[in-house]
Amino acid sequence: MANDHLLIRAARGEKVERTPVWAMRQAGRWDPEFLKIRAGKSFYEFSEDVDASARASLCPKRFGVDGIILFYDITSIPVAMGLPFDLKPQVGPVPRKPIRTQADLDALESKIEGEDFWHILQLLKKVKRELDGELPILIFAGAPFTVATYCIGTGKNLEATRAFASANRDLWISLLRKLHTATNRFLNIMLDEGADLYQIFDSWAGDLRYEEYAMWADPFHRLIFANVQGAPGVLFVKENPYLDEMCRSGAQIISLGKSHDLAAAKEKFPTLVFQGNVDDDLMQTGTPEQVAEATAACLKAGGGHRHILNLSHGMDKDTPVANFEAFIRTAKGS
Ligand code: 1CP
Repeated sequence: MANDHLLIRAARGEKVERTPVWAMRQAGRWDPEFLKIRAGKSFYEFSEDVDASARASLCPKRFGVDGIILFYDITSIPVAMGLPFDLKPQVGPVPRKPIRTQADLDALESKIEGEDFWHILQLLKKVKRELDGELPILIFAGAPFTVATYCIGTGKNLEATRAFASANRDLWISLLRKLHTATNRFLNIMLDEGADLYQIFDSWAGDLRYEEYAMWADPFHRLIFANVQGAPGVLFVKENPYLDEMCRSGAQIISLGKSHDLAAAKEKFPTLVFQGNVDDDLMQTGTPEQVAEATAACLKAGGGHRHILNLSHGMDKDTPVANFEAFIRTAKGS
């Protein structure tokens, strides 16, 4: 049973024999095996090819990770709602027709069903069949704020997002609400189909001012963690200065950045589980010895309990395979 797996027991805060490990963006461009599978198709075509995306999801298994994150994208939800995207090299996902007006927003369907993201449901079923209980399956969604930045075409450009939000106040809030409805449905359907753990990525919300975070990010985190039931949930916000808000969002697991102190967070919030927080820049530019040392220090700070080992953000495209191997080897004490 995947529910009895190490990662899930640790996610529930139980005492475990070893700290479990996985890495955000573990299925990605740093891995030569992934690049072989990924070659030749556009990103969204690739995502809809269930066999190929199942192989991509399973790529990190050979390194000994304790969980498999399914290969799709945070923009897969707006795609399911009726907003197509293209992945532009060096830029990221770009909407074919960015949301600009109420009519654009009205054209999006918030009451999505499994058939609207059939390929992700099929992917879950296929990966589950192939794993046969050996490892748990992680699913994810972007939080409404981060996904909305892609829907309006601003992405990481916070000034452009702010300008849009202040020029289109009602439309911006309606977009966040609509994305929230669809996200809830997506996660609940996927958990009903047997996913074991879910993570919310609000990647760009850590750069918001407090008042913005309190309007655009935090209320939606609370709603998601209150309404999505059936598996433990992780909240990730890249290098978030608002750690107290995260810890009060209702998420059972909080993903920490490199600016956070893991041992101090564990002490301050004794009922929560923490994920992280090995420096991903070191992962990219350090030696395997340095990665092993940083990983050992992180395991020590985590104390072997209420801790899931991960990075501060994610695996990046030029990360050496030997560094990932050193990370996993140290985690497993081998
Ligand atoms: O051609 C490619 O393969 C492009 C790279 C890529 C990958 C590997 C994209 C486009 N999406 C994905 C899959 C993906 N995206 C996963 C599953 C794989 C895994 O984690 O192992 C996940 C969890 C995501 C989540 C995602 N997409 C986030 C949140 C996590 C984070 O990195 O902060 C965000 C912000 C995106 C948007 C996105 N999609 C793709 C790219 C290149 C980007 C980032 C663009 C940018 O930096 O502005």
